[in-house]
Amino acid sequence: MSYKIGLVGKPSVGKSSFFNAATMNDVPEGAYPFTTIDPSVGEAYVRVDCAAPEFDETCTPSVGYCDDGTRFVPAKLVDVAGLIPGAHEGKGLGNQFLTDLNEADVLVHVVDFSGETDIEGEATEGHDPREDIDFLEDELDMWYLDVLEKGLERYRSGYNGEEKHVEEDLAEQMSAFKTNKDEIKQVVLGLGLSLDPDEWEREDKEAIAREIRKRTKPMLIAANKMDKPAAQENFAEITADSDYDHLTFVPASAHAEKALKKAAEGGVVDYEPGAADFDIVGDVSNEQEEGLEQIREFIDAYGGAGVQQSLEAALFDVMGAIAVFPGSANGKSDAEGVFRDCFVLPEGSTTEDFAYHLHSDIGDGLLHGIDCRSKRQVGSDHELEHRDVVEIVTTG
Ligand SMILES: Nc1nc2c(ncn2[C@@H]2O[C@H](COP(=O)(O)OP(=O)(O)OP(=O)(O)O)[C@@H](O)[C@H]2O)c(=O)[nH]1
Ligand SMILES: [Mg+2]
Repeated sequence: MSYKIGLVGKPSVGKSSFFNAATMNDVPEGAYPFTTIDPSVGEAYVRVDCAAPEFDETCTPSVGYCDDGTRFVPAKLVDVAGLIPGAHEGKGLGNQFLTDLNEADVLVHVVDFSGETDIEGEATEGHDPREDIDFLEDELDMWYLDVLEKGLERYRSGYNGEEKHVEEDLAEQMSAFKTNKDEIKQVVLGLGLSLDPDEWEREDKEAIAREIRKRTKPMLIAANKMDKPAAQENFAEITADSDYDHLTFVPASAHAEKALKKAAEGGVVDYEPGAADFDIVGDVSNEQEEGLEQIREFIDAYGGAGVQQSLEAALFDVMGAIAVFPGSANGKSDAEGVFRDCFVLPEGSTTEDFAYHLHSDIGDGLLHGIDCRSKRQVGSDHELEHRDVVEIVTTG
């Protein structure tokens, strides 16, 4: 199982360009709204510092790859159509297509920071990206509200007489969002509401939808098109605006990332995805060199092209996920290789969660874990940390 990251945003912000840069796919990109209609799913990677060098080992990854001590762990990326204000009333392509994001664990909201596209994705000048940030959450909430309303219909259509629990019907209807009846009950009670939906006003339902959306779709903002000066100005202004302090922004240029990866494929540069620098190793024309030097200046100033950084911040910062390596405390490698796996687990995962992630039999037979760095025993309820290397000891 790998994590799923969804790309959202109004049309023409560069979702598909970001998707192509991250996954090296070739889905259509265009400077007009609704270039994308059907969704695409591709394989992207998140970087994790490999633990193998600390143990004087060379890893042999079973999935993804390792480049000079940097592990590239697969994560699924989903590109969908653009969303515009009023989508829940059918504007643009509506919001039905968002069901393609049902199973996304986290969203990256791609925003055109250059201000050169209006709220519907048409070319303009001087548009304030703050408007885009504000409307998108509302549209996502309306999508959740639609599904919540269907859950209420389900609740009301049940037979009379039978004891009904609204959280069960809502959980059933919203199960694709990876929520459950306990969480829904917690949300409803947490808002000071009763579990009788006949007492809910429209704004109560909206509040419930918003809270479930926030919990099940944490979100990060990728400030795209940062290769343009106007975007850099907006970025400085908006990241200094205290109204937006609660959000995580990552400056990005899908164009820069794609150009560098293409140049690397063509043997022109030596570039590791996400790095803040590269070397020119092939023959380049003056024009090409000039373009590359501009990109160099940009990634040097912002610490990278931002595509990798967005995906990693979404998983590891916004969601709080951790990467864990199965290891061997006495340094023995198994026949198939060493440091083959690096698993991404939810925030707060324990030794026991890790054991069950490996296999249900391993979870059932768990005695304890061993932290391979300190060689200390760790209990089954011990909370693991990012980049821990753990051996699981079982009865088997
Ligand atoms: N300067 C610059 N332009 C970009 C960047 N990323 C995308 N663009 C341009 O923005 C336009 C829209 O790009 P798309 O990737 O098609 O945008 P989208 O969000 O997928 O659009 P829809 O599919 O219509 O929702 C294209 O002309 C891209 O070349 C970037 O990082 N920098
Ligand atoms: Mg697109």
